[in-house]
Formats: sequence, C-alpha cells, structure tokens
Amino acid sequence: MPELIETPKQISASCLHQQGKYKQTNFGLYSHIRGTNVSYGDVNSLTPAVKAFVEESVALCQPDQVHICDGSETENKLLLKLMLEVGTIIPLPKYENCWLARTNPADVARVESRTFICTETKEETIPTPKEGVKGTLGNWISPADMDKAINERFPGCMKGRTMYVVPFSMGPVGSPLSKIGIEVTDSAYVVASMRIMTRMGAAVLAELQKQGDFVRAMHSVGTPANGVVERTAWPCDPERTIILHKPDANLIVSYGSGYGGNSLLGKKCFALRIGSTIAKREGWLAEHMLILGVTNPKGVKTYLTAAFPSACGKTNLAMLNPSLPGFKVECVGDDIAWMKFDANGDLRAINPENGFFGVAPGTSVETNPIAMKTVFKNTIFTNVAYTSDGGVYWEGMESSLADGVEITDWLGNPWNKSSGKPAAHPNSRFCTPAAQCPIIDPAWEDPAGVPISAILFGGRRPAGVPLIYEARNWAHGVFMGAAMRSESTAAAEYKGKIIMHDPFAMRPFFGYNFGHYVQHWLSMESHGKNLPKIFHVNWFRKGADGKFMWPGYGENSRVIDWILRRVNNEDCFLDTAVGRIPAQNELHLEGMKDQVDLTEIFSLPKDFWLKETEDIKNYFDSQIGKDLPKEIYLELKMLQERIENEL
Ligand code: GTP
Ligand code: SPV
Ligand code: MN
Repeated sequence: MPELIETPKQISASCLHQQGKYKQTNFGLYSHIRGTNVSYGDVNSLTPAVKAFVEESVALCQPDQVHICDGSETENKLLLKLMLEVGTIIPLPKYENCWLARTNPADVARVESRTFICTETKEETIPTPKEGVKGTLGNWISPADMDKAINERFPGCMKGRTMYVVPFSMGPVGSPLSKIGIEVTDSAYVVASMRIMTRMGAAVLAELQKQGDFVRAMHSVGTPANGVVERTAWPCDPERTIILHKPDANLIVSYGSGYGGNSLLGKKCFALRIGSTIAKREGWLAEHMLILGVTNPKGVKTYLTAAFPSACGKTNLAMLNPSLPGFKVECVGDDIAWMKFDANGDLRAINPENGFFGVAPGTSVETNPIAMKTVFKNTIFTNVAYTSDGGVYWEGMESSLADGVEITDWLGNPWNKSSGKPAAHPNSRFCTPAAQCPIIDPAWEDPAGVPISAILFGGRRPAGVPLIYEARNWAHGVFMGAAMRSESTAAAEYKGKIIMHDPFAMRPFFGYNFGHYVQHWLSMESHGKNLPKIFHVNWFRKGADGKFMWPGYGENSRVIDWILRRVNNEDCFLDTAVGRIPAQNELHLEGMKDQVDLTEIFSLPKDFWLKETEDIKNYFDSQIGKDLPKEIYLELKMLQERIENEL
C-alpha cells in the first residue's frame, strides 16, 4: 500500500484510518489548536462551541498534543498499544480482546468527600443541617472556590501528555431523550473505557452539528505538586483529587483520579449529578437505578427499575437468571435510568449508558452466569487478579479455577488462599459492552424508552428489614426512598460496615438540594396516569448464625413474581405496619433448594422498628429540617403510629 505523504485537508483522519492509511502527519492548515499539534483527528469536525472549549482546555492544561477521538477500531488499537507500552494494561490472552489495568493502590474507588457541587448559594446544593451538625447530603463549593481549586491544579497539568477530546452521547445518538457531552482527558484508559460505556466518537460530533448543546467535562489524572509522577503506568494525584460540578454552566471538572466514576465523567457526574439538575428543570427523573424486563409464564412482559446503593446488587438483578420456571428476564441497564412520563401518563425509562462497569468480586457462574457470558470479550478489567494461564480471577470464581494455575493479586504479588487478603480489590470492576449481554432487551436502545410498572428500593440491611414490602401509595413510596439505609461498601472510601442513610441510593449523586429532590418526586404523582407501584427489598438480612437468610441471585425471581402479581392488583398481600408483604403461601417457594424461614425473614421486631423510625426522624430533623416536604414528615408520623399500635 502506498504511504501517504501529504494529507489533503478535506479528508478526515478517521476516513484515512478506515482505509488503513494513517500515518502521524501534519494536517496542514487545521493541524493546530492554540499552537498545539493535533496528532489525530479533524479539527473541522468540531463545532465552534466545542472548538472553543478545547482551546480553553489546551490553554489551561498545556498538553503536548491534541487527539480528537473518532471512536474507530483503529483508534482503539492505537490506544491499547500505547497503554501496553507504558504498562497501564496487560493482555489477557485467555480471552478475546480483554485487558487488565492495575491502578495506583491509592486510586481504587470514588472519593465522595472530594466531590462538590457549585452553586451561588449553599442552599441550592444541600439542605441546611441543624446547628452544629455536619451535612452529609453532598458537598457545596462556591464559584470563587471552584475557580481557585481549578487554578491550583490545572495549569500545565498535561505537560508531556496528549489531551484526548472525547465526544460522547448519553443515550442512543440522536434520540430525543439523549444528551451529549465532550470530555477532554489526558488518560488513554479513560478514552478506551468511555468507548465502551458511552456512544463515543465521530457520530456524536456529527449530531452536534445538528443540535449544539453539550455538557463540558474536563478531566486530568493530574500531576502531583512536586512534579513527580510515582507510577507512570497509572498517574494520579490522590492528595489533591477533586471532582467539581457546576450545574448552571453544564460543567464538570475532575482532577487527580483515573478511576471509575471519578474519571468516566458520563456516568455519575453527568448522568446523575448534572443529569438530576437537568431533570428537575425539564420535569423528569435521573436515577441510580437498573432497568429490567420480566416476561411471566403467560407471556406478559413488565419492566421494573430498582435503586440500590453502590455494590448492593443492581448489576446482578439486572441480569437475573430466574430460578422460577417459565420466567424470562431481559436487561435494559444496570446502573442508571433516565425516566419521564409520556403523553399517555406512562413512566418511560432509558439507560443512558452503553456498557456495564460492574463489580467483579462475587460474580460467578453460580451467582451471575449472564455476566460471566458477557465479560470475556472486548472487556477492560481493573484491579482483579491475574492467572498464569492468561485469565482473570476474583473472590467468588473459585469453582472455575483450573488446577495448577498460579494467581497474581491486583497489586502484582503472588497470591494463594492462605495469603489472608483478597486477590482482587473489593471494588475491582469489569468494563464491558452492554450489547454483548446475551439477555440484552430488544428495546434497550428504543429512543422512546420502556414503560415502567414498578420501582424497587433496597439496600444491605442485616437486621430487622423484611425481604419485601410494598408501599401503600405514591407518597409512602417516596418516603421509603427517602428513608433508605444500607451497609457501607467498598465502592466508596468508607471503612468498615456501618449502616448509612442513603436516600434513593443517590446520597453521593444528588446534583441539588435533597429536600427539593423529594419535592420533585412527590410532584411526579400528578404527571402519571399509570403510576408505578413502589416496593422495598432486602436480600441481605442475616440470621442468628450470621449467614444471609435468603439465597439471593436467581432466587430473587420469586420476589419479582410476587411484585408482578401486585402490579396486576392481585389480592396476594397482607397489610403490616411498615407496608404490604406477601400473604401466607403467596411467595412461591416450590422447588427451592435452600430452606428459608419465612416467619423470620418477614418478622418485624417492634424494638427494631421503634429505633429505626427514631433514627430516620433524627436524620430528617438534623440533616434536612425545613427543606423536607411536610408530606414526608407526615408519612413518618403515620408509620411510627402504626408501629406503636400494630407491632
Ligand atoms: P455498583 O456498580 O457499585 O452501583 O453496584 P451494583 O448495585 O450493581 O452491585 P452488584 O450487582 O455488582 O453487586 C455487588 C455485590 O453484591 C457483588 O459481590 C454481588 O455478588 C453481591 N450480590 C448481588 N446480588 C446479591 C444477592 O441477591 N444476594 C447476595 N447475598 N449478594 C448479592
Ligand atoms: C457506583 O459506585 O455506584 C458505581 C461505580 O457504579 S462508579 O462508576 O465508580 O461510580
Ligand atoms: Mn452504581
């Protein structure tokens, strides 16, 4: 093939890539942005507003070169090669196109304490806590302090590096429910991951030419203040990490971390924090929820969403492999739902993401066979263990480990079962394309979304909270979301297992004052003709022996079956003080391998619920005060009365 010497400027780089003719070369007139070389991509493909954002970012961060991403296979290969060279990833020859990234051990999870929302007044961002109490429903930063934080970190932070310009769409490109973002980043790992997690590349730039709005997202893994990057394979600046959001300007700025929600800015930063503020303005909901479709033995299909806190079972429920005969589950999304009532009053949901960034430990052929069928091609694993036959390993995969295989832990050290610490980091993840999931729903990319008939809330509650209960009405359901609590997990920086308040599984992700958020949820009642029913589930109750009382995973289909019958208004429930639970014999346990003590798993200890509601009251009073709608205080009061009188 003849080498291309001169590139005619009207031909885009991506087009040349597809022809296999790419050679790092000068793109003539359009090869510079603010005097910085454009090493890849076509400046002409940027709208003036995008170009202005890139120019500003270049002036601030001073990268050596700019790469405008087209999302092509050739580009991806180039990035993988780069990452292999510097040691960011290692190949996993046991699988097809799979890679393992090992992070700096100081950069392994979201950093909630360093995540801020910037508004003129504090009240817009967080409820006003009681005097002397520290607010736990988000962190506020003033516009002046945000500017200061940026100016202390960003000038020159990309020296010696490439700035990638990543155009991405949350939701299918061109759908009326979708939103576009531009992320500039100095991490090839982020680019490769964004290519999986979002619709990324040239098609998004083309769409922007038609409609110009986009969210600006600036990301750098950072350069420590002393200028020394300790691990060139995973540069980061943990001491100065900061994640900033300015809803008014549709702006996200993230510095210092390359990990997950800190750096893949379409996910938590855009789809939830900025997304929830857009949703409030436009009258819809941006939620930390999975979406799944269930077909019952009669062939009736119903869609549900579920909000569980991080690492509490969304990916697993979204890919449920039903143990109950005749049921079929299909997956629309595993982490985020954008939901809006349509003209008929039906709540419709889309999954704004394009991939799964799922917790690896605990995923196995026994627990989540569907995920195991999804993740062994075209996947980037992060912080899992490595096997001597070129594969991966994590806690839970014991049964699929071949004899004689040696294991290297996530830190790169030899590991065996007596090492006394986990082989994979507890927050290690797979990043895999959603389209590969064998049970991906046929409507998962439907621009109109799927109709939602039930909303589940839930968390890790070792004591007192029953397997399932149903809200009496919408306001009671909204109260249940507001009162959610769960044991802390490795997805964020908390140590130990403390029971935390995590309303709507959104505590780390609210883009505005939680009190106003609850008001927004209450107001939805008047938009919906066919309001979804609301439930609370708990797969994690423990017995006196310290073991889970419920087998979980595929057996959760039995709970889903009851939910579907309630959606059809079947008279299969019993009223209790906390809500509706399955009546005698209405939770179908036929053929279940494990013995479950139903009396125990549905028991409602009075002392527990008195304390629980007291804790919720203290939380509401001290954290939210007057910002919490009075309807929610009323729901709490009625619940306390029922507990007093009925338990
Ligand atoms: P994020 O991606 O952080 O938002 O997490 P997630 O809510 O998607 O959680 P995920 O499904 O990845 O589950 C987290 C952990 O909980 C994994 O180790 C699972 O094996 C475990 N888990 C999920 N479902 C169940 C269940 O029904 N029972 C039990 N005992 N464990 C579960
Ligand atoms: C979560 O923590 O809820 C996640 C992982 O889904 S992250 O993308 O890192 O936020
Ligand atoms: Mn999540």
